[in-house]
Amino acid sequence: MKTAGAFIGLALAVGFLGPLTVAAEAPPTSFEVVASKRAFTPETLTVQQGKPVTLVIRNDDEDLHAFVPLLLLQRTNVQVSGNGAPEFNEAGFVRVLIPPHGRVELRFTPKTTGTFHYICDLPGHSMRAQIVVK
Ligand SMILES: [Cu+2]
Repeated sequence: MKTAGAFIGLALAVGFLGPLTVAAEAPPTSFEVVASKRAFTPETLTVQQGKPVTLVIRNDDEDLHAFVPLLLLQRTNVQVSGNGAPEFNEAGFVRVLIPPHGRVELRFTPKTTGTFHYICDLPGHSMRAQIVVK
């Protein structure tokens, strides 16, 4: 009986975590931003409104960097993975710190069209780029 219980528990866990649960959503489009030599590349990234996005942010520097979207992710559900340190407040996602040679993945669906700047707000880093939502 113990074995049957464990088997059912495992089956439930696999069912809950398995790929079938996310199959209903459209696969996110993946974009990459690289922080290198205290600049973000590309300077402009274009994404689609209402389409799920995976934004990979790679830090190629020996410095710590931050990804700070100024308006883009307000009141937007953001899932963060990778080895960064995300910060949230009551309005949602605030920023993520990315360690040297670190990598972070943000998953979200852009809500409104427009041009949205993001920066690195660490002292002395004047890093700025933009995401255009069409
Ligand atoms: Cu920086």
